[in-house]
Amino acid sequence: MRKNVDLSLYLVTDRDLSLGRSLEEVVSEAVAGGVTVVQLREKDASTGEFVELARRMMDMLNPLGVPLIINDRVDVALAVDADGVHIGQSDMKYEDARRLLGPDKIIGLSVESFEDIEAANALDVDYVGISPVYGTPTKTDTAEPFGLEGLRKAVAMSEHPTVAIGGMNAKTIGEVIAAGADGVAVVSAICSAEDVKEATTELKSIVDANAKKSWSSEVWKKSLSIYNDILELDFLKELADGSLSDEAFGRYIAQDEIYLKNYYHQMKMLADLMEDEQDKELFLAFAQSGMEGEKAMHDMLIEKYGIETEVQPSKVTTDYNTHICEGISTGNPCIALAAVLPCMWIYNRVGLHILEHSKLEGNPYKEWILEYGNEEFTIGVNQVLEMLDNWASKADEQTLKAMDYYYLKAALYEYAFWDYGYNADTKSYDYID
Ligand code: TZP
Ligand code: MG
Repeated sequence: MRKNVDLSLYLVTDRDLSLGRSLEEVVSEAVAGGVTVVQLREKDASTGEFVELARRMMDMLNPLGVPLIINDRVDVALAVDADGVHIGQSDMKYEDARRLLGPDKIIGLSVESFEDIEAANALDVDYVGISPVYGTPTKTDTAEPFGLEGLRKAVAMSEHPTVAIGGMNAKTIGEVIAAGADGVAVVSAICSAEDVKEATTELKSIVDANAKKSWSSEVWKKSLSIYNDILELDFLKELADGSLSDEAFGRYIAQDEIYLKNYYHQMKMLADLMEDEQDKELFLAFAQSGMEGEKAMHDMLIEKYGIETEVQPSKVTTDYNTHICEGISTGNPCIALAAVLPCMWIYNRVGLHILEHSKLEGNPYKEWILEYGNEEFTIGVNQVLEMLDNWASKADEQTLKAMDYYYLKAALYEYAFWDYGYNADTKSYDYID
């Protein structure tokens, strides 16, 4: 799984523009300067040369954790097990590339118009390249440049992460990132720099300085390894392919029933901490519709599987509940919401992940997946995130630290909660402490 890729400073190689230096030299200096992704773009190499070069790049980049994307050539990417491909509007169709590469590889697509962006929204591409933002001598056969205003609109329209390409250099990238692009793709400003490492370091510092840092995007990065471990849990893998046993599912639902009984009460206590009436209303409406949806889904599945719900709370359930209550009893709405956030946010992202990667047809747990991966729930979770980011932007250091603590610990409880469904009391869950 290599999906949560940092697109912020994306190098696209060009041997002709590399001032006679080897590609290895340019790429290794660029990575030392802070490039986060490398795309190998070879327009004139033979297939044999391309594969050899790609293999050498993989040998260099893979140990450094920097993804290698191959321009155009799915066959070359497959031959060297690269991290992904980047395709343009007239290259192989996205669906064919995805079928050949499988669900876990990164696929980026160039979009050259607003129509292209709309069409890309219907595909599960991993990012789109907004091409070109400015005219550039590096590639002259491009579509009409988007310009900064066009980029702003493109970013707002796109449901996928966006990378701006064309004329990206130390003068332009600050406002491009500030306009909302997730990253900039650079050719000449890196490949043709006298000192590649120094030029890259400068670009990276401009990107970082202009990136909007929200509390949620930062904490998500901090919890990424927990999230990735959650996706690897047997419980969720088997739920996604429908092979999970009734017994494990029933055990999980019975505990979730206990959790849910406390949930709405806790949401109301949390809402009482909110000062702004509009925030309070939005949150209560979201909590209520979430709870009703979950309750209906639970009732239906409890009946369908004859699940026994008169059970004792597990230690994980009790401790998780205590953790949330502690967060609420700080009296600080930022901290309280950070503690309950994983049970919405992680559920939603897990639901979306399963929806994207698995077939629902014939899956006995379809209702569960649809409950958390549906659009209404996604919009609600995003509104809550926006609200919390807004509060967090005014919070003091101590509060921010506590928010991280309560969020990350609750994220671990989410892991343990599913783990318990699968393994019950055969395991120890003290990895949380
Ligand atoms: N696709 C659209 S513009 C471009 C590509 C490959 C070249 C960008 O080069 P530079 O030198 O970063 O402007
Ligand atoms: Mg192409």
